[in-house]
Amino acid sequence: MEEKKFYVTTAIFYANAQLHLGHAYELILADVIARYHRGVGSKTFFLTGSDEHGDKIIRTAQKEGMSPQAFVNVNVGKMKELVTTLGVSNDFFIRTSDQKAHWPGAQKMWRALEAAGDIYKATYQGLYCVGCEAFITEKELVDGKCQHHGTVPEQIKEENYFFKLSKYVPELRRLLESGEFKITPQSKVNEMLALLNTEGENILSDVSISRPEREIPWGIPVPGDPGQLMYVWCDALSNYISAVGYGQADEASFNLFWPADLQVIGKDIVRFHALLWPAMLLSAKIALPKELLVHGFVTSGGKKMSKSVGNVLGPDEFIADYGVPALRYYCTREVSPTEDWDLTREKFKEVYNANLANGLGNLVSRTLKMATQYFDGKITGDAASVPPVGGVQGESAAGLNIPYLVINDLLPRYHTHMRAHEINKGADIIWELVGKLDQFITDYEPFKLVKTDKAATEKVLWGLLYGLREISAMLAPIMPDTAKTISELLGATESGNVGEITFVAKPPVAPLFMRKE
Ligand code: ME8
Repeated sequence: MEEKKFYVTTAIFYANAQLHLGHAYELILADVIARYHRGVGSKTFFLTGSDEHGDKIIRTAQKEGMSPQAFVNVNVGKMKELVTTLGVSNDFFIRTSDQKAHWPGAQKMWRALEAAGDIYKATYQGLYCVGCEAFITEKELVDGKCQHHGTVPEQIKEENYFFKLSKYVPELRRLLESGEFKITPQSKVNEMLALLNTEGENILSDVSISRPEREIPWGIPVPGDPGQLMYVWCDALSNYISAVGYGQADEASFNLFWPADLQVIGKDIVRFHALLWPAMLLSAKIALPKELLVHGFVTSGGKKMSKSVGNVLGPDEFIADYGVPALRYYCTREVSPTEDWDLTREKFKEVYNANLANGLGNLVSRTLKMATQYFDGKITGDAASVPPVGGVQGESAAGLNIPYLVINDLLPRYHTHMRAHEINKGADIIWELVGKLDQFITDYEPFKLVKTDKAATEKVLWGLLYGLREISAMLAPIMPDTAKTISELLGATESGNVGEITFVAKPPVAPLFMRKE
């Protein structure tokens, strides 16, 4: 089925913390998916942004001796720099402190929840974890501390507005069980159902969605009660609809793009996205996103990255040593999107040398050098004339040829994986083709063949150039710069007869990927 539009989002990142590889990973994962869908012709909208309100931001800003707005401006500057550096192709960057782009949507959603009779005022007394930006229960503590942040939660008593989350438990259960609201991987559905079924009363009691303005004077005013500000998750989650125009005078873009086709998040915020967010949407009578993709966590040396352990890996050092394409390669091919993974400098170097410097880089150099040396780079041919892989000159033993394999086997598998967000498996197909092309060179030894049979050599090289052109196309969402470089070096034009391609190839001035010793 042909899709018409594709709306994909990342989480919005807290504007108080240092960005690390986990954030870079989420951006790259969502970008590969967005670029893939754009590439196959969907009208794509890709959103990322920053989460700028709340307790944590105010406290950190105060520590730095800055106003909250000045503080978030600095951090958002850094975020946008990372987004640009990584080659992230987002169509918009939403900021929750943006009073024009975000506040009208957040406030409209509030009023919709209110109109549904799902908001009431009450006194909250209990525990609050600043790290989670959430009220938590005794039951969730480990040794009296928050299990995520290892900090003792604060005792709080204050008047808040509450959202009737409990009202939506049966409908949430139905949506999750039926798969109507899809979560990838399935294990997260089970986790959420377990929460709904066994701990429903505790965990899914109604949730506070505002805080008194005098306590945290940094947020979106509650419509009709400016003494209260919208509590961060309620404010933050609505970014996904405000960013496409919900609450604006003209909601055409919201009507076009919503519901989101895919929301990419990390595993620590599933509950907010799989329970609170759909409940808010149900209450506001807005369609639910079609799918939530929950990715795993990056650890460093087997441990959660943390400042105190001193093992925080930033994307910068990998970019400085290996370049952005290599980082995008690693994040795409070397990890499974739905599992946790560990990153070490040793492993990075190993796969870089094996698969980029040697594998892909070497294949590109060898092929283009031969094409230039033997034919001045100019080679015309078509799929039918390419000899089979595994078939050796003069023998009849024959496998299938490269174009046949690409069209009938590799491409369909590539698309199936990419559509299922299995970008690592999609990337594997590319390197399967790299392997096939290496094999093809071993089979026919064009560097020897050229001495005896120039016409046959030309057909072999055409097959290799054809393969590289397919590699460049499949690589485009993953390593757009590398894909473009390869494509430019190939100089392919489809001309004249059906299926005929002429290459005017030139060799790379420098290796695509320098080997690291
Ligand atoms: O949670 N590995 O913001 P955030 C992989 N503002 N992903 C990681 C990670 C790691 N080590 N650490 C964090 C927030 N992430 C909220 C979201 S959405 C309406 C509000 C992921 O800056 C994390 O799971 O703490 C989340 O998806 C994203 O990075 C931003 O995390």
